[in-house]
Formats: sequence, structure tokens, C-alpha cells
Amino acid sequence: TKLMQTNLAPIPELFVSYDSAQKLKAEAAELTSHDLTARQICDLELLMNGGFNPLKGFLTQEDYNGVVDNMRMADGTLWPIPINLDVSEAEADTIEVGQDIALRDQEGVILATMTVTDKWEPNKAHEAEKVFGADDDAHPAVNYLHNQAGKIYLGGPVTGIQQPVHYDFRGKRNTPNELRAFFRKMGWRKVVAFQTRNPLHRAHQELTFRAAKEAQANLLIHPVVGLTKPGDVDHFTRVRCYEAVLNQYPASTTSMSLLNLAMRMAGPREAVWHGLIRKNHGCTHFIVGRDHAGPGNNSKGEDFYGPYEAQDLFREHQEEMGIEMVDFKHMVWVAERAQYEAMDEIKDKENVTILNISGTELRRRLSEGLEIPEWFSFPEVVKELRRTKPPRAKQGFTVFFTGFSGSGKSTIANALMVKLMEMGGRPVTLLDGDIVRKNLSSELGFSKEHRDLNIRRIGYVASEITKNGGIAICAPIAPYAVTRRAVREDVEAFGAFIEIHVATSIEECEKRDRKGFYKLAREGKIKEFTGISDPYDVPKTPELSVQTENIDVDNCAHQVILKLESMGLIAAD
Ligand code: PPS
Repeated sequence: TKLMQTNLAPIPELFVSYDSAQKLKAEAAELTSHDLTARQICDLELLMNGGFNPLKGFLTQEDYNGVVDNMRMADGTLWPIPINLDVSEAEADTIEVGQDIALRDQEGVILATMTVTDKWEPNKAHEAEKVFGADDDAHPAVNYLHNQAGKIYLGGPVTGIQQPVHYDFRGKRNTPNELRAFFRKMGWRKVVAFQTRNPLHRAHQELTFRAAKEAQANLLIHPVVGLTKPGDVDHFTRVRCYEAVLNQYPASTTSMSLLNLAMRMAGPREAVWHGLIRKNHGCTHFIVGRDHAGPGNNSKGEDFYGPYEAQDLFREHQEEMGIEMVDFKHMVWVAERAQYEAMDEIKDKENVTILNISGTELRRRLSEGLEIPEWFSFPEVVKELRRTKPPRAKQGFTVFFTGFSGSGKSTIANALMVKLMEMGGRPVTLLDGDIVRKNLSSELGFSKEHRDLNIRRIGYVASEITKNGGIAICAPIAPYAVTRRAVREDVEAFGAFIEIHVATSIEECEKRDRKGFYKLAREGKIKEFTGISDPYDVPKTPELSVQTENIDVDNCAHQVILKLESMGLIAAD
């Protein structure tokens, strides 16, 4: 392959000068505005600062079609990922082709204006097939495309007014031109970029440094801090980890910069995209590994892309891109020699002990508080990860009871709360149906809409408690499966969600009729009463189902405790 060298001249940005920006900003206040989504803010930032050079705005319909079908814009320029301004149908109705609109961030600050030259309804199934390889919602970007992105796309050139504001790690975020200037100043003529969305461990440090040595280049650790794959370690933690790793490289060989990219997890196409972005940031080489930007399994449990598809597609286009691929070596620890070596270069495999810890195994060890050896990761990194993700027995969680009125939810929830408080260690909050309806939802009735609001509020509070390391015990009727699932998703972003069906039959509840409500419901004096005149979706796969007939409350609560123990949420220390 031919030797790439940097051309570190500035690249075009979409910003206007400071004075024009002030003027434009005042004028733009009069325009119809669009409130950018989190993803659109990331895209806009890279459009404006030249990270997406040569794009001059959100793709027009013609460019979009070309990008989707053959990774090329209408003029033939290579570009693998559609960058669109998606809006709802209702919003699209208020915007006409030819109009200028103001693009605002989530606080209403105007970041740019855009001249809308195109407005169309894309064929999303086609986009999913072509760009992401399958119209399968298990792919995070396909799920986003169908369930979050607006139905209509707007295209047209963007005029940049100001960068999105970041309050975190400001000094470590660099535009392409800032990095180019830095490389110029340092005299770095060849730069290998390493893209990552995960914490770095010793093997990464070895492989990146080796890659730089082989290319006789300097190294740029270029982690994504925009949007990554759902479930990833948050970027605050990761950046603290990266800083610890950075100290391990020989002085002035390596630098780090944060990239506010919204990843799509599009495997091969994403690798090419990442390469183009790094080229714009002044890099000459880019490390591509096995399954680069892989989205995980599809709905049949198989990989979306072949393990080397990303490398193949990159290699095919690297000449045109002007950035060279560096192979990612699989580094393993050789115990006898106490060093990392590339797996495919070890000649005496039979005679040495080769050690490695997979991502899954690492997560298990972290969640169970087990040892993580020093040969695997730097102690500072492990400390950061443990601080953010304490073992399960120290994390927050939510126990969510559901069942008919009078099924015994509150009684069991109360007993559970007392037992957990007796154990101590974590604060416990009981969000009982009646308590919530008095405090959080006093204005609500029992229509479907109101019940959903009520349950979503409970879910929101429970997820906050869970996030902060407490235990939330919820005990509403929560009759609708879809709403319970939404609450589960809210909570599972932060900790475990344990759904418990208190499976007392409606006949038994009516027979007990503790509050006399069933009688009133039968007489039609209470309308929409769950189980009598309003539906209840029986949970299909709750973590636990408890029978209350002929079993005392203490025993029911104990069953829950056993379940929590078996899930590792309470430890007997
Ligand atoms: S929901 O559906 O989850 O929002 O209900 P929830 O907040 O748990 O409130 C249920 C309690 O309110 C009393 N109640 C009714 N329940 C069901 N349907 C109707 N129409 C109704 N009207 C009042 C009932 O006593 C429930 O108390 P619990 O503690 O479940 O017995």
C-alpha cells in the first residue's frame, strides 16, 4: 500500500464569521424553527465543523438515494451513511421547500439555519436493508429509524452559527481543524487513529501502540462520546478510564481527543464512515478490527455482518478515502513470558499459557465483584469501572408488583419493605398504589390514559431511585402489559427490574372485597373497575408469580427475598 502522508491544511467548515453569526442569529429568531433531537445535534456538530466534509448540509433526496443505494452522492463522492433531518409529518406540514429554518438545541439555542431544498417521505424499509443490511428492529439503528426517527426527511445546506455547547470535558473536544493544527504544531506527519466506545484495557494499549509503531506514526485515541450502543459504559466513566490509560504510553507519542459522533453500529459502512471522519480530522491511518462497529445479534440470534466485512469494505475504498487501514491484532497475555503478544504470531502455542478475558466475562466479574487481574487491566481503570458499576448486591433495583385490587399487593410489598430494611444497606421506598395516587397522581382517574400516566410516573420515580442505588418497591394494579414493559425499560437502564404477579384470582379478590369496591363496581357505582368492567393483561413472563390463596403474607414476601438472592441482588455478607 502506498504511504499516506498528512495534508494538514484547514478543511472547510460551515460556520459564518463571528459578526455575521450575531446578525444571522438575530434574524433566525424570526424563522420557523426545528428542535433538534440528540442525534441530530451530534450530526449537525460534525457537519458544521467539517467532520462530515464534504457534506454541506443534510442530504438532499438525490444524494440520499445515491448514498443508500451505492454509498455515493449524486456527484459520485463516496459517503456511506445517510445524514438526514427527520421530522414528524405534522412538523413537515408547516415547512415548505425553499424556506429557511432555524435549528435549535434542546434548550432553544439557535445553532444553525438551513435552507430546505428537499422534503420527502423515505422508504425506511429500503434504507434499513441497504444501509444496515436487514430490516430488523434488533439492529439499534433500524429500531431508531422505525420507532424514533420522524417520517419525513428534510434536506438542504446548513449555515453554522455556533457549536453545540458542551459542559463536560471541554478541553478534550477538538474540531477537525483544531486537531490538524495540533498535529502541525507537534510535527506529527503520520497519525494512526483508534476509534472506541468501550473502556480500554491493557490489550488495547498494546495493540494501539503496536499499530502506531508499525506505521511509524503517532497515535490518536479518538473515542466516541456522542451516542453509542445502548447499554454501553457512559462516556463520563470512559473518559476517566482513557485518561488513566493515556499515562501508560511513552511521553508525547500519543494524544486523545473526544468525538461527538452519533454512531449507527452499521458495521462495514460504519467503518468507511469512521475512516472518512478521521481523514477529516487529519489522520493518515485508521485501526479496523474484527466486527468493527458491530450491532450485536439480529432477531434470529445471528451476527448482522461477517467478522471481516468491515475490513474488506474499508480496504476496497482506502485509496479513494486517502486514509490507510491498520489491522487490529488480537493481543493475548502469555503468562510464562509475562507479556502481550499477537495471537497469530505465537509460535510455541502448545508450550505456553495464553490468557484472555472476554467482554462478557469482564462484565460478570464486575457485576459479582470478583477479581480482575492486573495483567488484564490497569488498576485505575478497574477502580473507575467498579465505582460506576458496583456489584449487583450494591446496585439499586425495582420490585414491581402487579395484580387486581385486593390481591394482596400492598400487604406483601409492605412485608417485603420491612424485611429489606431489616437487612439494611440500601434505602427502600414503597410506591404503593394508594400512596402514589395521593401524592404523585392526585388529579388522575382510571381511564386508560390516566392509568398509563400514573404507571409511567411510578416508573420514572422508580428508575431514579434505582439509578441512585436504592430499592423501589411499586405496588399498583398496572393492568396494561405495554405500559409495564415501558417501565421495565426505564428501570433496566439503571438496574434490575423484578416483575411480580400477585396472581390472586378475580373471584377470590371479589370474595374478600376488603374495601367494598367490588360490590360497588358490580352495582355500576364505580366505573371501569379492573377485572369487572376494565381489562387486566396477565403478565406472561414475570420474574415471579405468587399465589396468595392459603399462603400467608410472610411466606409470599419470603419467596420474593429468595428470588432477589438468586438474582444476586442481595448478598448474605
Ligand atoms: S392503576 O390502574 O395501576 O393506575 O391503579 P392503581 O393506581 O393501582 O389504583 C388502584 C386502587 O384504586 C382503587 N380504585 C380502582 N381500581 C381499579 N379500577 C377502578 N376503577 C378503581 N377505582 C378506585 C382500588 O381500590 C385500587 O386499590 P388497591 O390497592 O389495588 O386495592
